[in-house]
Amino acid sequence: MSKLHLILGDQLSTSISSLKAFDVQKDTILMCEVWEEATHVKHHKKKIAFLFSAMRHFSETLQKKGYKVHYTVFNAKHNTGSFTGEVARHLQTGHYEAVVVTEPSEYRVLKMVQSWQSSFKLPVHICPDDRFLCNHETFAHWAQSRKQLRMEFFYREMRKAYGILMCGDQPIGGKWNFDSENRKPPKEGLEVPKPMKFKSDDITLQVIKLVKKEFTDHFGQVDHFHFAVTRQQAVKVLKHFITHRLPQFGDYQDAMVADEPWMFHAHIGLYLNCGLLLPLECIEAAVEAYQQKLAPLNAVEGFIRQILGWREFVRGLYWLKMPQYSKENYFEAKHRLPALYWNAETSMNCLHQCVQATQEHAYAHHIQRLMVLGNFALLIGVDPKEVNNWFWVVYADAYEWVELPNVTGMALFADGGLLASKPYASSGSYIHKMSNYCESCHYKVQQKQGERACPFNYLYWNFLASNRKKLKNNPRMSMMYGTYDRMKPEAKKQIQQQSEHFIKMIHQAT
Ligand code: DLZ
Ligand code: SF4
Repeated sequence: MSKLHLILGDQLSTSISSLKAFDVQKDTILMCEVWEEATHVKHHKKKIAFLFSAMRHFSETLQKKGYKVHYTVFNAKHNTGSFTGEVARHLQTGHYEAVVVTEPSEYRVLKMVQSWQSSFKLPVHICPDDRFLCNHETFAHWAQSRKQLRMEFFYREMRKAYGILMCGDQPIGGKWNFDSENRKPPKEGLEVPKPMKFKSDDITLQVIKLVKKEFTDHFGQVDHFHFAVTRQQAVKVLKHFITHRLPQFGDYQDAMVADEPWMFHAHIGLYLNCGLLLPLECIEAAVEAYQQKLAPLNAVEGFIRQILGWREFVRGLYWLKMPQYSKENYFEAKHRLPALYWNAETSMNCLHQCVQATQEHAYAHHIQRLMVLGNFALLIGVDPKEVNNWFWVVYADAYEWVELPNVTGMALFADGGLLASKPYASSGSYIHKMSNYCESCHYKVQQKQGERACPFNYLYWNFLASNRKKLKNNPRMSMMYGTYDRMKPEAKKQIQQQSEHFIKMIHQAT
């Protein structure tokens, strides 16, 4: 009797836990491209091409190791279109004693897998996903008895537990966090290294053709595909980042430059989240660069915090709070997502730039996502479900476990402050300080009111005024409410009227 080992699209690691007890003589691996996963949310074309190509290459890697792999391509004649259907179909083709799978990263899929034991009438072994550095029990134990969950404190525990950037029990450099050094605006003539690009091989070309044919109504462009699709290529991207970008990553972490989507960021989220790279190897590569004096501490610590701190923290929070977390809507926001998020058609240059980069690359960096795209959706009161759906669809690195806490908790404050200590709402001045977007915008960032005033300016105050009941007791908001209260009644009225008019117009265009 043999076992059927199912490997999902974000489990492309040869060290995956479901393969630990794999018997090369008897067992079979199943991988499948299925309609249900590609359309549960209608993923970006480039994301589907990336994942299908990475899956096909991973299947080749396993076969080269001598493993028996059943791989269902998307347009195979008998493809049933779902994980459940494909497992059922393959169980009929052999004498299997059990199904083995590493715990799916998404709540919906975990529930699906958990139902198989009774529907297929055979044992289904769900192995913990030990690629993550904090398991569910450890996170739940840490979170227990805390009213608010703050990444910073969790991160310190993780630094200690893994001995990363530590000197005894103290952080190297005397501080846990060097973010105050990581807020440089882009300077004139800043030279950004070119990203690593890979030529598409036959597998990728075939997949691109498939995506163009089958997913015509999905968002984004698949042309100019250059992502890594194998582990070897992903490792090259990591090394390229460590050598060429990490030294300035910290300084310009929050900076945004028109027509420069990549900046000094790593662009490894998509590889980490599908398993081509592992978190600890990325952390260790950065530590080594610090030890070799190739990158400064502010950059190395900032990068490591994203992986050892933030990534593990949002994953822990997701599993702690699902399924309720997907329903959170603290501000009772009800609006639809404006069409500009899909077509980039807007005179607001910051939004135009960020959506356009997203269409083209299935990528935008953290500050573009948070302080432009998320901030705007927060200020105009878009329903968190719509915003979550968009972020999940459009980014190649997005899976629900990572997208939902980042959007609901961080960008929209829709969990009422479980994850963030205050809403990341801001006027145009932040975007102006950290980018060059405003220079070529139709709107005037210095103008507070009037036809050409930057919409972020009045929408910000309007957001504070409309949500006063829910925010007034937040100590981190009191200074802003103090400023608002000192405004003249006519100014307040104008803010309200112009905001209501703007919100009405933008939703009419949807
Ligand atoms: C995101 C995605 C897409 C677009 N397509 C597939 C697929 O065809 N087959 C597959 O195994 N995985 C795919 N994925 C990733 C899955 O949605 C992801 O592995 C699960 O949601 C994890 O629970
Ligand atoms: Fe964005 Fe306002 Fe600047 Fe225009 S002026 S780019 S809308 S922040």
